[in-house]
Amino acid sequence: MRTPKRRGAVVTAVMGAVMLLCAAVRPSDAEGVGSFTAVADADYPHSTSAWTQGLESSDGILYESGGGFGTSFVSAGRPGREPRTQVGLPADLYAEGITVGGGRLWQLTWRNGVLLERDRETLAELARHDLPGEAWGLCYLADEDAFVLSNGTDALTVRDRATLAVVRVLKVTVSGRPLPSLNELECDGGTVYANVLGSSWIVGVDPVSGAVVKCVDVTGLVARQGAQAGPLNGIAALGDGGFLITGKKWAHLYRVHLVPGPSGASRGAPRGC
Ligand SMILES: [Ca+2]
Repeated sequence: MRTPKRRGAVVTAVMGAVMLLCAAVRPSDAEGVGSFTAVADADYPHSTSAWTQGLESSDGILYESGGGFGTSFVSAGRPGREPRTQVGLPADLYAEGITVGGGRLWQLTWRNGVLLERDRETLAELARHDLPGEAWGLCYLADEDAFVLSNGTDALTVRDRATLAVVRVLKVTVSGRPLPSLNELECDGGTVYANVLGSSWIVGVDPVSGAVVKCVDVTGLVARQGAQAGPLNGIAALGDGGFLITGKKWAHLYRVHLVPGPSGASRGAPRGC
């Protein structure tokens, strides 16, 4: 009687395959989300009065945008040194995200409805462009010659750089769930990185689908900051896989690289990371 034995072997094989499948497919794996930890390589001083809203590195120059009415500014210089150039904004403008694209420096305003175009050397204002609605983070997708903008929700808006026309709106999800509170942005290597306001995490988003593809644990660096330091907010890609990271009133600006896996001290991760 060989049939029962063969049937038993088949059942065992099928059960084994199902168990292997169940073990391999965790929710985050199913969505292709990778976990990383930001590890500091260098620690530079940073102004505790900056109220950082935008951070950008281009050709070795760090650009920073600070917010507030009457305190907003844009600065440029080498990381860790006094800015070589700093320009204040009119008191009625509240500065937000910043990026370099098309040879210019671009600075968002929060609720003023204008995008400021600046000379990237002198930081002088060259033009103001109408941009209705609230604006928080900004980065530049070189492949598309387009901006990506956040506004504190789960939506990222891609706009043509020359016309500012909306190309598409991404609804950002992590493992299928909407992810709101997206703040400062950074475009790097085909991924849009976003600070998640109020958390110690940065996510990497696919700029076409809106799906989160990376969750970056910054818990270790956030935990080093004082009670008055304010939230994590500021990502600038260095073009070599590294980033500069800071917070709104942090005394530190860190150069970091990403290593696979969460820190082990993680807390407050966006659900699905
Ligand atoms: Ca940035």
